[in-house]
Amino acid sequence: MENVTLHYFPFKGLGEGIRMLLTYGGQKFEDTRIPWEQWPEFKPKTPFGQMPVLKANGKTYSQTLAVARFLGRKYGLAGENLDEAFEIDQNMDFFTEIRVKSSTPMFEQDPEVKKKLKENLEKNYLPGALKQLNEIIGQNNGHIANGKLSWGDFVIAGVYDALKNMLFQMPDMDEKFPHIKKLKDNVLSLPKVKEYVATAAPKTEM
Ligand SMILES: N[C@@H](CCC(=O)N[C@@H](CS)C(=O)NCC(=O)O)C(=O)O
Repeated sequence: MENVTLHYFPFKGLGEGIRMLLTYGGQKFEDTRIPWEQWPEFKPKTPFGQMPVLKANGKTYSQTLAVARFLGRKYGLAGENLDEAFEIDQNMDFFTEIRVKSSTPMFEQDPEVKKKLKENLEKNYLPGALKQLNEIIGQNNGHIANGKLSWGDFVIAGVYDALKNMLFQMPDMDEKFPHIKKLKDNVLSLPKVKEYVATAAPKTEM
């Protein structure tokens, strides 16, 4: 691809998986990190008022999973047949459900409601959902599907620190859910990704 730019905020979040996928694919790209102060001006110029947004060959690509799947297809990381592709999609939909449900307290303004939403998630949803995700990854040899590396692994690895430190606020997540941590380590130990993380990316907590 030509003239490739990834637009995202100055942290890992949903942008990091795409940055790592581009790096894995040997794709040169401009890593444009938009500070919050500039976001109101840039927001209306994005397809859905959100980032990440990838620009390449004069086209604009948005929605994290769609972009990651698109790159996964380019780089041989999208399954070898329809069934394999389905398993990645299915398990990534489950992962996305966990991520989105966990973010609901963050967007609640009323402190009392926020507290209740958080308590409910921590008591009634997260333990079971994360246990299941951990088991799925354990059964897949440290990957989200098909027992091997796919574009889904990059998305999860990229967002791992934001989940642990911001959404779940779970300092012992690595110990509690070791297979999810293993997935992250598997992606971060890929030679090109390792080099990228060590050099290009600023160190951020999420
Ligand atoms: N469905 C979108 C969600 C993207 C999203 O939630 N982006 C957040 C940052 S992680 C954002 O742009 N927030 C700023 C805003 O909504 O104004 C995707 O998967 O890419």
